[in-house]
Amino acid sequence: MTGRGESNMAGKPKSATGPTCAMKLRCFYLFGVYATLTAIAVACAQREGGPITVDNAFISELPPGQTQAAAYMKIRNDSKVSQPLNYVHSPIADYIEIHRNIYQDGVMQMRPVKKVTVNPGETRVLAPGGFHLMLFGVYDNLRAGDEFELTLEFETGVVVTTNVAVKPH
Ligand SMILES: [Cu+2]
Repeated sequence: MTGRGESNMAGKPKSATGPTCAMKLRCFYLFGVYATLTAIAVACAQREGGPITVDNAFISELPPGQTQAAAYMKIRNDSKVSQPLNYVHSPIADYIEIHRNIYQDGVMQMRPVKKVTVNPGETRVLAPGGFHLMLFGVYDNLRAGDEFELTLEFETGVVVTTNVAVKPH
């Protein structure tokens, strides 16, 4: 019954392969920790001096009872790759969509889009009449002079958190 196992052990001692396997696993594990820490460091570094810079983010003060707001800003891409923005969130809103204004049949309409891409070296301006971020279910009646945080997540894994100013209507 145990004859086969015993002969294997006798043929190749466990100690010859054991430590090598263990070290490989350890390296793999350490690499995982390193990669995670690097990712956290990159995410933290995004506030300033990262591949993407967000400037002049603002919304207009909401009239009483209104819970939707359009956010505008400038997004500069200093990296060497295209940066598609496809997920935006903020603690002050239920959810946020990327919108584009389209002039159709004599009427300005806004449509949700899946993403807005910022090309290498480009500054993409989100402004009235074009692309904007649409905040739904805005929690509080924000007043002019207030600020809140908004986080932009790009397909490349770059994450940028910016302050958004509330301007007078
Ligand atoms: Cu909109």
